[in-house]
Amino acid sequence: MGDLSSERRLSADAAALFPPQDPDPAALEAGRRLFAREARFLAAAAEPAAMPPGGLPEVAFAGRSNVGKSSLVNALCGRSMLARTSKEPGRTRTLNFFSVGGRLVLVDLPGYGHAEAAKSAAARWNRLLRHYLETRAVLRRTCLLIDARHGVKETDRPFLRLFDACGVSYQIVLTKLDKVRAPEIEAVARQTAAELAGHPAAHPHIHLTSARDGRGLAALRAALGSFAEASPPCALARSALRG
Ligand SMILES: Nc1nc2c(ncn2[C@@H]2O[C@H](COP(=O)(O)OP(=O)(O)OP(=O)(O)O)[C@@H](O)[C@H]2O)c(=O)[nH]1
Ligand SMILES: [Mg+2]
Repeated sequence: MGDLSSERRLSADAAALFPPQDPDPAALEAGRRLFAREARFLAAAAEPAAMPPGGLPEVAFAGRSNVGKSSLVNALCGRSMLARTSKEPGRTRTLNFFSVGGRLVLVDLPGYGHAEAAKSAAARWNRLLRHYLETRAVLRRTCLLIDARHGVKETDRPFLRLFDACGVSYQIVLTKLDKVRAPEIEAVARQTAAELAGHPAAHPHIHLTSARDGRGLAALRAALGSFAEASPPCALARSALRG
């Protein structure tokens, strides 16, 4: 889809906010190949004891309810129904683990800031989320999703602070770009970049995405692909190594 060319349509000002614009072609190709592999559901955990043992490197998707976490997991993997999505906030109630080609695990997290959720349920999800973020040794990067229409909200700030406190390496991914005009994207990207200035664990590059029209997905696949377990040597290379 439009992907990188759409990102180029942003003005020069916006481009200055998001260096580097074009990921290395080799990284793009590696990301494409990784996410072309089979993605499959591994486990759903409603409590810490139910989390699968950490093996492969993990990338988690966090953010407010309804921001598009499950949709982004699906779009990255080129599948529409891998993770369950909904118009109603509060769809994802467990930590959902997905394997991408046996090289990388994506973790779709329950959303926070869901106004209608019962207080007890919201508190339980928050505890689970915190436990995961604070203890998961294989967690390599957390994508913190922010709706491009709204920018960083008060409910996001405790999580920004939590990521810093736990030393969780995280990166902002703006979602639903298809719903926002370019000047508004610039404004929200500026506000987000300013917000990150005081957060040492935040990666400075902000990803701009749309699960609907595919914008930014190739670049995100390339970035996340760098965390995947290296491919095992193929049979040919193995026999060459043996001489
Ligand atoms: N236009 C547009 N809509 C999107 C996009 N991504 C997600 N949505 C819609 O936003 C709604 C919420 O998407 P989900 O992926 O379920 O959101 P979530 O963050 O997983 O929500 P919770 O599981 O409740 O925390 C659904 O109606 C999606 O179709 C996008 O890129 N563009
Ligand atoms: Mg969800």
